[in-house]
Amino acid sequence: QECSRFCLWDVVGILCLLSVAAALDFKYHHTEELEAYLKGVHAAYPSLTHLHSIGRSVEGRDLWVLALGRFPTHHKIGIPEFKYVANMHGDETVGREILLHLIDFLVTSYRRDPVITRLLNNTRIHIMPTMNPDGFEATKVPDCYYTRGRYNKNGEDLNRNFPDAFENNNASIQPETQAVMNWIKNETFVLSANLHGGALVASYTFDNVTGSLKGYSRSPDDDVFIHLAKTYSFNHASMYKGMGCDRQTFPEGITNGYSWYQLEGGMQDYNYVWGQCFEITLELSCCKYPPADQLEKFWRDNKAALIEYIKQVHLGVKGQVTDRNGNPIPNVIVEAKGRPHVCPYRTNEHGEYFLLLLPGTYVINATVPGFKSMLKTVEIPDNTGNFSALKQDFSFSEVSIRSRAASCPKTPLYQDLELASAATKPTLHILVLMTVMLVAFK
Ligand SMILES: *[C@@H]1O[C@H](CO)[C@@H](O)[C@H](O)[C@H]1NC(C)=O
Ligand SMILES: *[C@@H]1O[C@H](CO)[C@@H](O)[C@H](O)[C@H]1NC(C)=O
Ligand SMILES: *[C@@H]1O[C@H](CO)[C@@H](O)[C@H](O)[C@H]1NC(C)=O
Ligand SMILES: *[C@@H]1O[C@H](CO)[C@@H](O)[C@H](O)[C@H]1NC(C)=O
Ligand SMILES: *[C@@H]1O[C@H](CO)[C@@H](O)[C@H](O)[C@H]1NC(C)=O
Ligand SMILES: CC(=O)N[C@H]1CO[C@H](CO)[C@@H](O)[C@@H]1O
Ligand SMILES: [Zn+2]
Repeated sequence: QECSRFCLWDVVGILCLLSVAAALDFKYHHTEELEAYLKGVHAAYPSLTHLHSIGRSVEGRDLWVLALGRFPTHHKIGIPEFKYVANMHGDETVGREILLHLIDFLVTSYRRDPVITRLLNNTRIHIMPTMNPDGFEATKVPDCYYTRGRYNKNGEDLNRNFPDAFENNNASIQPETQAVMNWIKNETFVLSANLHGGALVASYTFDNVTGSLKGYSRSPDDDVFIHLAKTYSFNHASMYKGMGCDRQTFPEGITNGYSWYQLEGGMQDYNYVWGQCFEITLELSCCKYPPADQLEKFWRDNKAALIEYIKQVHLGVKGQVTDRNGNPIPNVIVEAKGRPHVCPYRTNEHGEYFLLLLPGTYVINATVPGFKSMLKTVEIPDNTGNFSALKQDFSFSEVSIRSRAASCPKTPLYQDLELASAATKPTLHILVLMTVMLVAFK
């Protein structure tokens, strides 16, 4: 039995190598085809890709991630980690397929297209075509509207299943969610997007608020998030026009998540609060599961936006914090002045930090809690086209400094946000209406 399975995979692998060479079809790839495609890509580009499963769905399907880059198997100091996750709602399928085409485009452009070559040499790109394979398989045929396939096998909405920054989220954490949480903990992700369907808009954190704040839930990095969302919408064929779907309109094709409708336990807030990773939510199609003959157009409409968005991982400033002997210091809090995070952003095991910031002058504060702070003023240029953030290292003049992990509340409350943000439209009444109408999208 083992042998017949092994032989089968051998044959599948060979067929796949052929089909990779013959370009990827515009059709829906079900579980076996998706796995065969990813394995085929890895077999054809073994030094540029790393294929691994970060866990399993409720029904036991692997949660595949393909990492791409010059050093695909592991993190390299100075190279930022980027990710795309799609099909978290199993019935929202466009992202799942266009990420396969993105993979195809990246591997076939390496060493041919100078921009893609530099991008892959200087970035590690993680692509997860489906976070909810069970939901996808449960959605039998294309359907523009909400179906049960949105949920995982246990009937849970995975985009309501993460710990929440504002509320106790009592939903029991699902295997798919736990796998992504472990993955986020394991890698120093800097930038990310979560691909959905059912609307046409780039939505950014926060999705929920504290207390009486109404209308807009502003994070300390709101300017960066607006830039990120616009990078996508303006490089997309039509998202920037803001026409949305039906009667919905979104000026410039972007929206604050909470302004659209509030939700609890979403993945983008989780990434930003606990993952030190800026994530936005991309709604890519009015029809959630469109007919396969529209996939080629979806790929063309999104291709430039997908690439330009990845480049933004090189915004801002990055560097390493070391002691006098040059040994890296983990768990040092490094943040830009005026932009505190509830769960402070800390250096990783290599003493590295990455801060996404728009061009301008900032004071960067590197603090070993309870010991001392170092402040440096930096002038951040507009250098995403350079495939490297500004580099600014910090060296403490002592040796063997230990920094304990900063306290990071399990249920953080962004209380200060209320004071910092102006209460604006829409009214609660409209919000309630919108919540009722739109609750099945992001
Ligand atoms: C990318 O990396 C490869 C492998 O190290 C190297 O040969 C190539 O010159 C690099 N290309 C660019 C444009 O950086
Ligand atoms: C969630 O659980 C907390 C305690 O863990 C409780 O205080 C809260 O009322 C619960 N919320 C809901 C909506 O059930
Ligand atoms: C965590 O990282 C290690 C080292 O890079 C890797 O071997 C492992 O597969 C990763 N696990 C997950 C779940 O990403
Ligand atoms: C630097 O950051 C630390 C930790 O967040 C904070 O306690 C300290 O007040 C900051 N220093 C300045 C000058 O902002
Ligand atoms: C671009 O990168 C090069 C080499 O990494 C560096 O010397 C140069 O200053 C950078 N330019 C900008 C505008 O950041
Ligand atoms: C304070 C607040 O508005 N919290 C909201 C977070 O989201 C959940 C789900 O929509 C709401 O029930 C909470 O009221
Ligand atoms: Zn969705």
